[in-house]
Order: sequence, then structure tokens, then C-alpha cells
Amino acid sequence: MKQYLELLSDILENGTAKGDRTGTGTTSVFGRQIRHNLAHGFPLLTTKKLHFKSIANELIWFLNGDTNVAWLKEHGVSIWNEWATETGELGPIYGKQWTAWPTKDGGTINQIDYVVNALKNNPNSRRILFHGWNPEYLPDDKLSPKENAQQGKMALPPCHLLYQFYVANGKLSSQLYIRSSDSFLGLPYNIASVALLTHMLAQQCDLVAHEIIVSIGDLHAYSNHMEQIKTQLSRDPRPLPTLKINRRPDSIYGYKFEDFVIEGYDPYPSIAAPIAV
Ligand code: THF
Repeated sequence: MKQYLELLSDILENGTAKGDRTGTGTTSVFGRQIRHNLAHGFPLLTTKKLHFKSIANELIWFLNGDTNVAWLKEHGVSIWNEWATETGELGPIYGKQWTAWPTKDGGTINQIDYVVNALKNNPNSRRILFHGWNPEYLPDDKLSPKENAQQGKMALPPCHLLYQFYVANGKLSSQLYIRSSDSFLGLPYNIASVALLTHMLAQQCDLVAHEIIVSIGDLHAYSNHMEQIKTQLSRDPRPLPTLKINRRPDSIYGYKFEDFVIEGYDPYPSIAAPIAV
């Protein structure tokens, strides 16, 4: 995706050096956006090889309401291990807030059910969204991610927060807001993940997957990703792959990794980079 590479260049040209929570150091810009029409292909980066299995299984794990890395590990995904406690817990992060947002009377709200129901029954609504930012459960800055998770707080506050959906002429578009975006490691995952979610919701609600829009607050390059970013900028994007979904599960919660087929993916080799914890 040319637009993704343009964002990387934008950071290098216009970014400000900023310290950060992890102590790594970043170059950062504020307020950026990527738009992609899904009719033009599935937005899996071609300028480095991405592990689609991690992306799909992470999304399935969120939708299952799971916040323990055990299921991810069983499915070959290691991207959440650094933040989890010895028992694998991450506290009430994404999956919990998406599907079982705690209420004052001790109950829970499933925001994903709400979205699916609204897309089916009230597609003109301007309220078709779900939100991960629950201030009551945000981590205490003075504690480590693991300590927070042990105390029932989120190990990390959500980076991708707000997902809003829009239907016009039978076509479904999604806009995602990311408050803090690791441009080299996290952002390619988030772009592919919101695209996959859009295809799944479209299938479930008899809509055509249309456009994804990713709006970003603090967009940054970690100081220890600079060589990797330059390598990526030296590569010319190739045609995007396409996504086929083999089966129509009974609900948005019924998808398995094996249901997805990425066709025509011909990326450049992967580029290893350290993750800031
Ligand atoms: N913290 C930081 N510093 N960056 C992030 O992108 C990030 N996330 C999640 C939570 N905290 C974050 C975790 N998501 C990789 C990708 C996404 C992650 C964590 C790690 C990663 O290392 N990807 C490698 C391949 C690893 C693999 O597939 O096993 C890569 O080359 O893409 C953003 O939401």
C-alpha cells in the first residue's frame, strides 16, 4: 500500500523526537489518516511479509471475549506474550470491553451484538460503533503491565479504540480510531484487522465490504525501527492479495482461521524489529 509508505515518509520528514512510556524514544506526528477501498484488494502489506495467521487469530480471540494468551499460544500466536502475567492474563483488555463491558448493576453489555443487530435492522443509524476505552479499568501508570493485570486492570490501555460503521447503498464502510500507533509493527496489523472485521460483518449482515478508514492520533516510529523503516521504504509495493471466506458461520463469533484464504500474496521478505514493552 502506497499510502502506508507515505505515512512512514511523513514521520521521517515531519516528525518530532519524543520520549515515551517504554523509554525507547520515538519520532512522532499527530493526526493522520489512511483510506482504502476493499474492492481494490485486501490490505495486507506487500513491502514486508505479514503473519496473517497472527492477525486473524488475534481478531477471533478478541471476538471470543478472551483476555488470556493461552488460546493464542495454542494457535501459534505470540504477539501478546510480553504483557501477560504468569497465568497468561492481560486484564480486561479488548475482548472483555468489546463483548462484556461491565455495567453498574454487575451485568455486562455485548457491544459486538449491538453492532451486528444495528447493521441488520437499523443500517442508517449514526450510532453503529463499539468502544474499548473504559476509564474505570485503565492501568495505573506507576505499575507494570503485569502488575496491572494481576490487580484486575488492563495490562495496556487500548491503542485501537473506536470502531464506527456506515452503510450506504448496501455497502459497509468502517472507520477505526487509533490513539497511539507503532507505525512499523502495530499499524500493519491494525489495518489488516479492521479490513478482516469489515469483511466478516459484511458477510454476516448481507452487505458488500466497501471502504476502511484508519484515523490515527500519535503516529510514531520507534528509534530502534529506523533501519527497518528505511529498508521498507526502498521497496516498491506489489499488487494486493484478495480475501476469500470459505464458509458462512452462524454468527460473527463462529469464524476460524481456516475459513479465510488469502490469494495472490507475494510480499517481500519479513523484516525483524524489536517490540517496545
Ligand atoms: N506495543 C507496541 N510497542 N507496539 C505495538 O504494535 C503494540 N500492539 C499490541 C500491543 N502493544 C503494542 C501488540 N501487537 C507484533 C505485532 C503486533 C503486536 C505485537 C507484536 C510483532 O512483533 N510482529 C512481528 C511478527 C511477530 C509474529 O507474527 O509472531 C512482525 O514482524 O510483524 C499493537 O496493537
